[in-house]
Amino acid sequence: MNLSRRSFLKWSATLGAMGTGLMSLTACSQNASLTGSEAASAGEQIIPTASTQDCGGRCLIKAHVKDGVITRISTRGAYEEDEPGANMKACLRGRSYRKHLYHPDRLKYPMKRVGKRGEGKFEQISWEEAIDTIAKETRRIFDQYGPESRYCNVGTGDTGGVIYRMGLGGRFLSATGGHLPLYNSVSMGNTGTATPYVYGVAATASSLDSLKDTKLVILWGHNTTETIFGASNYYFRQMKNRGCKFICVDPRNSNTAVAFADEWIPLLPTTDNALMDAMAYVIVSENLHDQAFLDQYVQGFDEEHMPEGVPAHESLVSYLFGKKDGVEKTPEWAEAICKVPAETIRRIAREYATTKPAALIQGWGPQRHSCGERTALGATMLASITGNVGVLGGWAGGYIGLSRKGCVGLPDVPNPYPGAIPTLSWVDAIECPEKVTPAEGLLGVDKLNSPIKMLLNLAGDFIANQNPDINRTIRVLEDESLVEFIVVSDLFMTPSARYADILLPGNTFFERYNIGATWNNGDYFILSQKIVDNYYESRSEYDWLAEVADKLGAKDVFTGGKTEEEWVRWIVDETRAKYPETLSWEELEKVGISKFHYDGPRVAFQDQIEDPVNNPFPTPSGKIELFSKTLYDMHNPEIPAIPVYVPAWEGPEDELTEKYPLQLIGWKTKARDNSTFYNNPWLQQAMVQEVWINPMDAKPRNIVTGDRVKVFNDRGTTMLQARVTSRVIPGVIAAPTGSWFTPDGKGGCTNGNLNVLTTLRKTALSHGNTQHTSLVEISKL
Ligand SMILES: Nc1nc2c(c(=O)[nH]1)N[C@H]1C(S)=C(S)[C@@H](COP(=O)(O)OP(=O)(O)OC[C@H]3O[C@@H](n4cnc5c(=O)[nH]c(N)nc54)[C@H](O)[C@@H]3O)O[C@H]1N2
Ligand SMILES: Nc1nc2c(c(=O)[nH]1)N[C@H]1C(S)=C(S)[C@@H](COP(=O)(O)OP(=O)(O)OC[C@H]3O[C@@H](n4cnc5c(=O)[nH]c(N)nc54)[C@H](O)[C@@H]3O)O[C@H]1N2
Ligand code: SF4
Ligand SMILES: [Mo]
Repeated sequence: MNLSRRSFLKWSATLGAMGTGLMSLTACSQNASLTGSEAASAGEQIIPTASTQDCGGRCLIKAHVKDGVITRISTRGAYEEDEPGANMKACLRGRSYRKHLYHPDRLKYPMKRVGKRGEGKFEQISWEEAIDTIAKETRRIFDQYGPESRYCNVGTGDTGGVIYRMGLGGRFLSATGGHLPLYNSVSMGNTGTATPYVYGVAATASSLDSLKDTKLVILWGHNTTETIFGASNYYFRQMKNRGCKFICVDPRNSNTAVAFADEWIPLLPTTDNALMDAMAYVIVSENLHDQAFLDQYVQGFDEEHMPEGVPAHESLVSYLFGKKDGVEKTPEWAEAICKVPAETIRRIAREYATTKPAALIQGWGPQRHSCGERTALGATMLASITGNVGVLGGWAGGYIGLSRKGCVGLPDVPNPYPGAIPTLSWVDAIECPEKVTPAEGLLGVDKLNSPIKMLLNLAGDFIANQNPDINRTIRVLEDESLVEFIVVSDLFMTPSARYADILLPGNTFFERYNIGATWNNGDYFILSQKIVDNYYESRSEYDWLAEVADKLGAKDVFTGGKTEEEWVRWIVDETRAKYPETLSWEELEKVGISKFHYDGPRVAFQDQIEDPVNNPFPTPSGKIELFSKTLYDMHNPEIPAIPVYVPAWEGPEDELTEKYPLQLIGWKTKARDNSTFYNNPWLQQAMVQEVWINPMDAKPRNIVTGDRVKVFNDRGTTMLQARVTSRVIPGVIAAPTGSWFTPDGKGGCTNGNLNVLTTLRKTALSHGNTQHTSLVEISKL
């Protein structure tokens, strides 16, 4: 009972006044922590800190510490809710951090594999033996196969920190001779590659305080009540309170739609462009577009504003009115594809075009699809024709680059190897490196001279859980003649950890120093403090990588002469030198959070719109390229020069629907960060891994809520519980991502992991992630 007399009195008085009479002390104490009125009890210290999870948020949490043990987690209180960022009160994951830190299943010692790879048989070894083995193998593989045989896989477990494990792995490999690096974010690589064709840059987001006077927001596949995305919910709530209208376009009635939306508009996944095209059709045919804006800033809207060397009828207007293909992109045309009623399309198109300013804000779910680039560009098209680009309260589309200021990062250790592969190419780079060609996204070199022979996986579950097509991946990894050495450092025996040759116990953010950085729009950073000692023999990757580097003669290059804590202090000092308003180490230790100061909101492309002569868009034409000649010259039907609807592979028009008639999508759940926290007992109580299915799809299959079902396609089968609900559109089933892959030995997962069903096939332009696109069938078990 860590309840001070003061807060107890305050709470009993409040409750008395409310006429609720006496409540239990437990309830009082929980309420006390919620309002931040806690004070330290005898011998207890309250230390502010933040996690470094890759969660979209960054919350100030308060660790209550007694005798070296964290006894309780509380968070910012209501009385602190007076300014932006103050909404960053810990979510349910944050409130469960203790169950993560002190979980009995945490890895306690270094181990080496003793059975076959993937079998899960390990034996405890000493740190000396682990470091010795890693040093020897790192050198041997480099000598035998060269730098491109060494690869550090996706590992986002702590990328909410300025220092993060995946970065340290790459740094170590760079310091010791070089490695094959990856590019393209698994999160939003499709948007990141596509939007520069329109605006010249990937960073297209405005700061959320720019939405203060926005009258209409369309959240397009954007589920912030779960994914957080910086301070979104703080701003959205304020906007909602002052009467801003919210529309949510999502195949699911997401928690965000429930919380914010005046209207939920369900559609079939991958058909967003059809809806967008028809909205554009209505807007243009009813003369609701912003012709003056288009004339001045945009290339490709109509035939009068086309680049040289392009034949007639390639502009947006020609497309909308069927000048080339004879098909007018009417709401009725779109309804047949996306299933949104034509009348609804007309209504929201008019509303979006006539409400000024309006912000169409797209999440990353709609672009983690086989048509991801087109969907991302569709949002830029609607923003451009309505003149919502570069104006206060509008939104340009895309959703990258929100932080106006940020902490200084570690200086780079250059990688001597010039090549790079897209994030999803690593399995090919192991099994068939000859297929990883420049046409398939290989950068910097013509070909790979060696397959990947060594894998580092630090704070990642991207070997057998979060990566697509797990069944193919594990078949490749089980062949010990292919990858010769796998090092995993994690907190738990995750599905990926089972594939380690050397498995190391990592420590958590409670056991080391770091800076917790906001994704965006929080506009602050938090000192993530070392609060407790390392659990058993767990260690920070920084420390053991430094020791391995030492054995390879590269310690100074790797560490730059500093410990991890010294780097964190350096980051605080350097950030302060750049932005004097930020706090010193000593201040941060006390209050945790440091805010950046701004002159005002940032509006993406404001300079280009206000003074186009001196600030042309950094595109070939200097304009917003609604029509991109660069894309046109690629002659790739999957990437048309204007972002229009093209049926997606494994979408609702694919022939494969005859065999697998349902579209499967995943979503990021409140109960996990990707797969992190999967095994947290409190969070498992908060959410059951179940698949949503519409009554219209459930009935013919005889499925009722609670039934155990299997979802399957040619790549695998996953088994979980069904929830029959009209919160998902007919034709689509949906389940949260991140459940731990639990193989049944026959290509099946008994635990509802979706990645036995997803594909490694990449998007056409960015060679990016398509993990929300899978056709499947479902049946009762
Ligand atoms: N709680 C929590 N927060 C997280 C994470 C987490 O795991 N848990 N992960 C973090 C990470 S790493 C990332 S990258 C971000 C990801 O953030 P997002 O990629 O935006 O999250 P998703 O849940 O994949 O997708 C958002 C919404 O898009 C919808 N959607 C899916 N397909 C389509 C489509 O074709 N069209 C439309 N219109 N909508 C579609 C989904 O139903 C979902 O509601 O979230 C971050 N935040
Ligand atoms: N089907 C499907 N698959 C997806 C997605 C999807 O939408 N659908 N989303 C994709 C996206 S956007 C992303 S970002 C990836 C994320 O995929 P990953 O990068 O693999 O992220 P996590 O699943 O969170 O795995 C992180 C691991 O790090 C461990 N960890 C956490 N903190 C620490 C630490 O401090 N130290 C150490 N050593 N370990 C730690 C956790 O226990 C966990 O096992 O998943 C992708 N996979
Ligand atoms: S998991 Fe993310 S959103 Fe939740 S408390 Fe931690 S930092 Fe905040
Ligand atoms: Mo992500």
